[in-house]
Formats: sequence, C-alpha cells, structure tokens
Amino acid sequence: KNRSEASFSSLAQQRATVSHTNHILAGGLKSTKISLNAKVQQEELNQRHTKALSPKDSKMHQVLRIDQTLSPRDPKAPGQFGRPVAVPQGKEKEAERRWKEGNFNVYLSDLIPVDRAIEDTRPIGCAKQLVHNNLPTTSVIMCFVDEVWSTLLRSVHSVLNRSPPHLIKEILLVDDCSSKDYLKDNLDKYMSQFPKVRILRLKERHGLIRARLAGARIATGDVLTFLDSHVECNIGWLEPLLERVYLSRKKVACPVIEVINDKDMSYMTVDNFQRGVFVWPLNFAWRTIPPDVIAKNNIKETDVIRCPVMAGGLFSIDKNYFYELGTYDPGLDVWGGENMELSFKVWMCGGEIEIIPCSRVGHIFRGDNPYSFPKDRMKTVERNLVRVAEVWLDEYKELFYGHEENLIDQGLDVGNLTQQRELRKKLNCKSFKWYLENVFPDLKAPIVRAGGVLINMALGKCLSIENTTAILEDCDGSSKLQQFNYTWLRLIKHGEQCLAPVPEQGALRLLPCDNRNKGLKWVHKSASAFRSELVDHIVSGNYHELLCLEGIFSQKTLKVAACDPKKPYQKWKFENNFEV
Ligand code: LR7
Ligand code: MN
Repeated sequence: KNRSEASFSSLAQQRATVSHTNHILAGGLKSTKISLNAKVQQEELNQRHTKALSPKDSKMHQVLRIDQTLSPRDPKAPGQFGRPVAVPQGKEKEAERRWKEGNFNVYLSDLIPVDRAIEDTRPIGCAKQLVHNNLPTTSVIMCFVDEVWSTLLRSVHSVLNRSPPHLIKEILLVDDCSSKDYLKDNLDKYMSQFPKVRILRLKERHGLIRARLAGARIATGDVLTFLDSHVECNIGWLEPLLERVYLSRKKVACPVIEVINDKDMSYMTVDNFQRGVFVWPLNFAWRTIPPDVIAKNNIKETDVIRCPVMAGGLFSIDKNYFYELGTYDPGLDVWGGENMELSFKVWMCGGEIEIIPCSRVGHIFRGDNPYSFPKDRMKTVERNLVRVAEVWLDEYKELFYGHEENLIDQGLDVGNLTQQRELRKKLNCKSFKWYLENVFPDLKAPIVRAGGVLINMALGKCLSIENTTAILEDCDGSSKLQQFNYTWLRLIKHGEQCLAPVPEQGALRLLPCDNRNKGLKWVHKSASAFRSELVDHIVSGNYHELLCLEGIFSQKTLKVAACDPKKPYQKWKFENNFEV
C-alpha cells in the first residue's frame, strides 16, 4: 500500500477544512448510532455543533508528519521499516536464552535500531485530516519495571521522533523499582541527551497503577498520555488524540494498538473496526463491529470508534479531568482491572472512551508478564476486579461473582471501599444498568448466556415441563413449556423456576430460583458448544460426585447420573448462544 501524502493546494486545503468539519459531525453521529441511544446522540451532536462553530475552528492545520521514515538513519539495518527479522545462524541458542528477559525476542530487539522506521499504517485520509493549531500539551507517562533496554529506548525514541515537539511537555519515565543495573546510571546518562525526558524512581514497587499516579502527580502538561514501555508510536499518532481531548475534555482517546511481533519484531497492523469490550467475569476483549452495522451506518475506516472499555495501557486524558474523576482507585495493586475501573468511571460519570483510527501505536504483546508479582498473580487481579465490581457494578456484580463463588464471602480481603463508593456518589455517576443499556447495548447476554429450547443431542428431543416435572418431548420452538434460559449465574431458568437435581433419586424438579442456592447451579464444560452439562452439586456440604443431565432412551424422561464424557445422552445444546 502506498500511503504517501498528496501535495496540497490552498483550494484543496479549504475543501479539506469543510469536509473535515462534516466528517466530525457525520463520524460522531455514525459511531454513536452503534452504541448510544437517541438522547445521548443528540447531546453528542449539540456538543459537536458548538465546537465546530466556535471561531477557533478556522485555525487548523494538517496533521504534522514528523518522522524519518522516508530517510532512516540506517536504511539497511535489520527490522527497518518494521520488517520481520530472523535470528542469524548460530545465534539461535543465545536468542532462546534471552527470551525470558522480556518474554519476547530480546535478542532481535537489541539487533534492530532504537529509532527504526515503521510503515505508516494509518487508513487513507488520516494524513489529510486537520487538527487545531492550539492543541493542549501533553506529558507522556511510561511506567516500567525491569524493561528490556533496547525496547525502552525504542519506545522513547518513537515518541521523540514522531511527535510535534511543541506538544510534548515532557516524557516521564517512572521506574517502578526495577532491579536491573542498566536501568540505573546507564539510563540516566542516556536520557540526559534529551532535556524533555525525566526519570522518576520509586523507592518501592508500586505496581503499574500507583506508578502511573506517581507520574501523574509531577506531570506538568495539560493532558496525560499513558504508554507502556514497549511500544512504537507511529507517524502522526499524537495530534489526533489531543484533538479529541481538545474537542471535549471528557473524551478519553486511545490509539489503535498494533502489534509488534514478539518472535520476529515485525510491526504488524490490525483489523479495522475493533472495539474494546468486556466479557464476564470482567475480562477485556476486542470485538469487531459487525459488517452489517458498518454498512448500514456507512462507517468509514477513519471514523472514531466509541468503546465500552479501553485496553488500559495507551490513552490520552485531560489531566484535570483525570483528577476530577478521582484518578484510579489507588487501592488497585500491581496489574490488572484498572482499565475496567477507569472505563466504567469515565462512561458512568459523564465522559467517553474512543479509539482514534488515525492514531496508531505498536505494542509488544507477550505471553506472560516478564516481572514477578509481589503476591500471587491470579489473586492480585481477582482482588482488583472485586474492588471494581463492588464499587461500580451495582446489582450486576452477581454476574461477576457468578463465575466464582462469592469471593468476599470466602473471606478475600479487598481493603476498604468507602472512599471509592463516596467518590461515585459525589460525582453523581449513573448506574451500571444505564451503562449497559446506553454504552454497551449489544452485550446481548448481560444476564442470559444461552436460551431457547434445550436439545438432547443424541435423542433429538427437547427439555419440557409437565406439571412441575422435567420431561423430554419432541422439540417445538413455539412451545412456552420448552423455553429455558441459561444464566451467567449458572441457573437453568424456566420463567421464575429453576431446574434442580434431586441427586438421591437421580431425578429433576423445578424450584423457585435463588442466586445463592448452590444446588441450582449447572456448569457446562465447553462454553460455546454446550456439550456436557455437568452438575456441580453439593450434598450435605461436601462436593459430591459430578452429576450430569442425561436423557433416557425410549422414555419420555430424563435423569441426573454420574458424568461420563463418552455418553451421548449427556450432550445438550441450547438453541441460541448469546455469548459475545
Ligand atoms: O508492577 C508493575 N509495574 C510497572 O511499572 C507492572 C507493570 N509495570 C509496567 C510495565 O513495565 C509496562 O510498561 O506497566 C506497563 C504495563 O504492563 P504490561 O506490559 O505487563 O501489561 P500488558 O500489556 O500485559 O497489559 C495491559 O493490561 C494492563 C492491566 O493492568 C495494563 O493496563 C497495560 O497497560 C495493558 N497494556 C495495553 O493496554 C497494551 C495492549 C494490550 C491489550 C489488549
Ligand atoms: Mn504491555
């Protein structure tokens, strides 16, 4: 793809101004259609109108192209232009040995220039977009713990080389108590050639959340731009982010996160139209906007994408707004969950989260964290998520807990939540229900993950109700008696009644639903296929043998029996699977 920029006549420039304004209006409206209701759309439109009509708007320029891609310092160097690199013959052992220093190909990272060129992966049209002349300045904050030397340097160089200097107030490197010697004197010495780079050393390990907060406290720019310490900012990455924050200080702008391949260090682009979402129990995921939605709303590659959740590591936020929101919950430890917290907080308390397709930053995705956790990794993330759920999810927190037994009931100490709950009240934030309905309405399965008729795969018969007992019948999708929902709380619901095993008799019955009654919970092995439905049933306080729902051949009935993956009569499938 040739993405070289066309030269611009002043007439063309004028036209571009108009079309850009239109683009802002149209783009904003279009993307709101996907995720917001009419009222919010209207607010958005009004806001854009006021901005677009303000006199400031006549003072715009084309996104500055500040980089040396066309004439890199060393065009023949390995990895130049983001190309893949192979480990030289005879060096395989060394490369393998060094992998664990960063859980990616550290050997190759050291081989390629710290200021290599990468391909301009922006969609066509981005280079011609206009941004305001008087954009706010930013402090770039990069926290790191034991980051690989060449990777950290490449991250810093990419910011310095591809950002308009007048917009970078400073680059704050926050050393979260690294143990590596090269990150001490050597780093100070290296960075001393760049007056804008400041290094903040934390005396003890803060974890990335509190390390970011330590950086934010000393930042002097108008906007905070957080980045991971193993990134490469692409051409024109910064101005489109700051432009969004300038248009509305409550916009939190994220770049498209592209991929620096962990094995060959190539810079790879990603699919367009990706949104950040969560799936229960609060896991981050990317989801592509469905093609029919794109077509119907005529969404363009360059249009801003509103996201229910941000990935977490890379975003720009107005500094004062960040503080108004009460920053992150400082009670979050080390790693994880803070992206959920900030996303819910931003949306529920009046802000927006957007991905800006014209801003692109590569990130090394690694299989595992290359640093140690002060406490167990799983437990740390779990505890952080419980804090988020307890403060922000309202009645929906049951859905989060539905996957595990209630962690707080189990005595997990998540610390004090009073301040966070008071903050939410003080900010007058909306409910999680509002968030689901308005920001993430396409989460089809906030409560129900599968439903319709429940078919026994071997018998081709469906679960039905006769009086109050469960039976098997010929499938009939229109029969109310055959309608069941499988919820995230693991209940198989028929109206307000729930399917329950009677283990002593190997039979089944319907009982009033109760989220807390473990005897009503059904687990299935494979989340998507609805294969064997295992009953994780507790008898007199002890975990009993696993019991499975089983159809009985030649009889109009069913039972619970010891699970056996080989038994076809134990395989069930719901008509509809709503999981995103
Ligand atoms: O204790 C720590 N102290 C730190 O300073 C742990 C980490 N860190 C630093 C670390 O050196 C790195 O620069 O914090 C940064 C993020 O840590 P990573 O790179 O180990 O995180 P990640 O990329 O695996 O995870 C994503 O989710 C995290 C959840 O807490 C953070 O929000 C990361 O910033 C985030 N990364 C991204 O969003 C990039 C895209 C990944 C995706 C999807
Ligand atoms: Mn990372």
